[in-house]
Amino acid sequence: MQKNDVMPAWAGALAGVVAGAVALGVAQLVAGVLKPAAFPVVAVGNVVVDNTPAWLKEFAISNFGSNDKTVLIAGVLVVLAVVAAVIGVLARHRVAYGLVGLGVFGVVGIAAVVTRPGAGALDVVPTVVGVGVGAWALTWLLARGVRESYEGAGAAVLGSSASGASGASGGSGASGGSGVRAAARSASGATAASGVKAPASSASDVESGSGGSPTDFSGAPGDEAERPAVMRTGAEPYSFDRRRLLGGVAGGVVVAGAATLAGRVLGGRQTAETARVAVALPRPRVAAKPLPQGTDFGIRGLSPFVTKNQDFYRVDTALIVPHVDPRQWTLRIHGMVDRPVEITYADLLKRPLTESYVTLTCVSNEVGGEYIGNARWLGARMADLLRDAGLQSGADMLLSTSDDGFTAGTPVDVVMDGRDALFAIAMNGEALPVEHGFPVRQVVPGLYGYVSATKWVVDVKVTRFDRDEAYWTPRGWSAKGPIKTESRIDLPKPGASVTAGRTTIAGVAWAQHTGIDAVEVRVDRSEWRQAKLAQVPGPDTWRQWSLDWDLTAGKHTIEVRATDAAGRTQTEQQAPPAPDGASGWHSIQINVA
Ligand SMILES: Nc1nc2c(c(=O)[nH]1)N[C@H]1C(S)=C(S)[C@@H](COP(=O)(O)O)O[C@H]1N2
Ligand SMILES: [Mo]
Repeated sequence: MQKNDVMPAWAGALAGVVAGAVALGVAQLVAGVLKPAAFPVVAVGNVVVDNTPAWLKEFAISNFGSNDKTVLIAGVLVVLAVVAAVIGVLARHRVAYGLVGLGVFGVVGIAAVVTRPGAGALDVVPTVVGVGVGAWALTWLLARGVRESYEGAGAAVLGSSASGASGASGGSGASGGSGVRAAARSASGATAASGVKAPASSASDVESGSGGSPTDFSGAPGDEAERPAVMRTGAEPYSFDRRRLLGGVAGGVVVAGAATLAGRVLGGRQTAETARVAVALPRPRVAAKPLPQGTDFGIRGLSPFVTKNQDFYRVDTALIVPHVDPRQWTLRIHGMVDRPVEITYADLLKRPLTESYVTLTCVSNEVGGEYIGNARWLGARMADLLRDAGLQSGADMLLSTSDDGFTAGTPVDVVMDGRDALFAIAMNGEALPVEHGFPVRQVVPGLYGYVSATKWVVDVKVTRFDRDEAYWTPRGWSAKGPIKTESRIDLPKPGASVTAGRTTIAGVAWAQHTGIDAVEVRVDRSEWRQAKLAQVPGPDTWRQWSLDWDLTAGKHTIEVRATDAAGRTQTEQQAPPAPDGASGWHSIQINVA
């Protein structure tokens, strides 16, 4: 018996579309909660992008411009809506058809999600949960769309048969009075009317028990009125309940909308990720000079001169990485300036941009530690924007604030002295990775990150160190944080077992914005020997060094020390990272056999 056959096709289509919307809303919500998990619609969109022939891509870009991604996502949603409608229409005949249809939906979504680069198991969860809840919603809506007519009769009895229509309103837990519903139905006529024609004024909203097909309710109202109210004969008691279905549809729409919104707010991620991929990086006004020959020795195990984005260390206070929509992003520069400004992302990209290699270092980096990386950054010079805003005299601090409330205090004179201090938008040729500050972060050569490298930066207040304090200062870290000259041994690894003979000792040394002039190595406190230095594009990056040493069998200690271009040789004095950066010589022990 296919009781849903009493539903008109439009009702099935509506149920299907709403169930689909609930599925997507829930998927969005789950994706928003499980930050790194993928939203299937975007994954499908990405698959489409990756497989679009070049001619179609060009057509899309020339016709839709920077909106091509939006058009694509809208297209995916339209196709989904049509498929969902068909699923709903079919599900009227057999709910299983609908469930299978949704299952196919899910499989396509999962296939898209798991084939994305960098996909993980977690990425499947939003689609699976969404399809599951969508299947439940479809079943629920279909059930609501059909009522068993005898329920109305029961209600009438329970409510008191004597009171007629008003008595019917107590019925079967439904909030709307069944008598009222019956009246609405008979008023609207159509399919449903044939089965429930009885006037609301009598308790005759009753299963006729007269048999017949679901679409052919032939019982005469007059007959029904005489029957015992709670009689059920097991025949075809179903009728389409438009009002209840539309109530359910409204509920589904609210759930889908709320879940989508909540998912967006929680994640913000899709918008940020989608927008990030769509960013077309402008050509720099001042491009980084091509790297000189020999910046990278190419030695295995030695840190490459340029750190890949995915290998770049990450340090921040964000439990949940901020996902900032660049269309919403602005940077406000205010405080001790003559003309406070608020600049949009689009405007920032239109400014003359500078490209520069800069090595970032964290103040928490222990001697020999990993919290350091070198990248090619692209951005607007902070000094240009500050000059436009009209820096007032007496200001000595730039208090930058991130979207998530982190603050850094950067000395004004450092930013204004001509170095490549940037509001950076790109890292190694791509828009900033979200975890490295998309859409905009600061990069200031020569200063530890905690006083300079604000990611997701949205606000710069020009102020004074004696008036304002940045995030880490009251937590025991120095208000100012120039990077200390340091060096690190990458090769051999600490504790490594090495074969006796000629061994390459190699590493990196840094003294950002000063430059490295010399690196010396010694083994077991012997005489220092000069290491060979790699080329560098300027003073703002680390510098590779290497030295071959004949090692005899036994345990050995290797030490390194650097001298910067200002003539300062690293102090042997060990200092912990707090309050203003670690110092001392990096020293490792190895076994030679
Ligand atoms: N918004 C924000 N920006 C931040 C931080 C932070 O906690 N929040 N940490 C800073 C610190 S301590 C460092 S060392 C650098 C690290 O940048 P990275 O994660 O891109 O390597 O970011 C800086 N910018
Ligand atoms: Mo840091």
